Amino acid sequence: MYNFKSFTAAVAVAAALVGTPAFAAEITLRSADIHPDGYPTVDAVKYMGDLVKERSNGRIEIQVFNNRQLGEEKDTIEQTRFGVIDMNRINLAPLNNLVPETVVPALPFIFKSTEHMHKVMDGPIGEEILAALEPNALVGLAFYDSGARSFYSVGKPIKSADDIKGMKIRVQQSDMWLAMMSALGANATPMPFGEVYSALETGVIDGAENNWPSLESSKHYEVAKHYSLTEHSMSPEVLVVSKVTWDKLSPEDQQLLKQAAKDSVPKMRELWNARETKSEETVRAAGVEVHQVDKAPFQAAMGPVYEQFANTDKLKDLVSRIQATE
Ligand code: BDP
Repeated sequence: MYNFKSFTAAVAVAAALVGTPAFAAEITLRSADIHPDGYPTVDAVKYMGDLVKERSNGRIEIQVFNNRQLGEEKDTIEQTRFGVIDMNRINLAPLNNLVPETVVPALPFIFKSTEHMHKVMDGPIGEEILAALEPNALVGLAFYDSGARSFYSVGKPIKSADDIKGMKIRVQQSDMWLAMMSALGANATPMPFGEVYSALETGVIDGAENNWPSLESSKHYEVAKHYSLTEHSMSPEVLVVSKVTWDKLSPEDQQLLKQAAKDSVPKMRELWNARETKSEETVRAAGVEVHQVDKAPFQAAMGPVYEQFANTDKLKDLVSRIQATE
């Protein structure tokens, strides 16, 4: 016979015998991401999960469903708003049509540098943009880095603003992104990230645009052999919780999640920097030609995009406060 010293030990052994964890979490939050394991966004949410588990003594757990397991971003955003998915890490672009404030940090050339972007998104402007999500059934927890996005193409390299005219370029599903391509004279083709590889391969599109880590992890560089450093947008990633899920949590647990998300940001930035360097090496080693381009004509073409999308006092104010941030 067993001689249990404590009830806890008894429970642990009983659980081991039936093959379930001794102390299953009371609250399990399912979090979506389109990226594969090892991508900085995925690992950052996992890190946040470790913090949450530790700080709640195992009561709250986050399960990350990576690699598009729960669907493409547009679909998972809807499911998150309805509470089918609890958490989601997405880019701001697929939120643009739903929440106009999210357009602002995605605007072309709005940030002067990564430091500028951090300063803005870590401060009151970032908080205001997170707060704008809530009436749309999403609670914004934190912004994550996404580097700078540049164009890549299959046949013809983009070496100047003239080269992109008439090219079919995939964009994220956002009207602002469509307008950005029109302003450059390109033909925008919105589609989910998961369809881009074959669209490049079959000639449905001539090119797309993204940061080094996404160009690398998606393997788009196997098909697109030219990468042109326009660095036209630093559209950040955002981590959100479904408002349906949020409202079921106690104020203490809400606070715990908020804090853990904030605490995962420095970790994410560390992971991002390392991955960016590694991805650039991989892409260059695979023979992709990297072109330095004059950004000025790209930037000069963006006036109409700002006019069309920074079209209310509130949005104009956000833009000018970002531009005035040192
Ligand atoms: C990546 C973002 C991801 C987007 C993707 C895209 O991390 O959230 O879905 O770009 O272009 O950089 O669709």
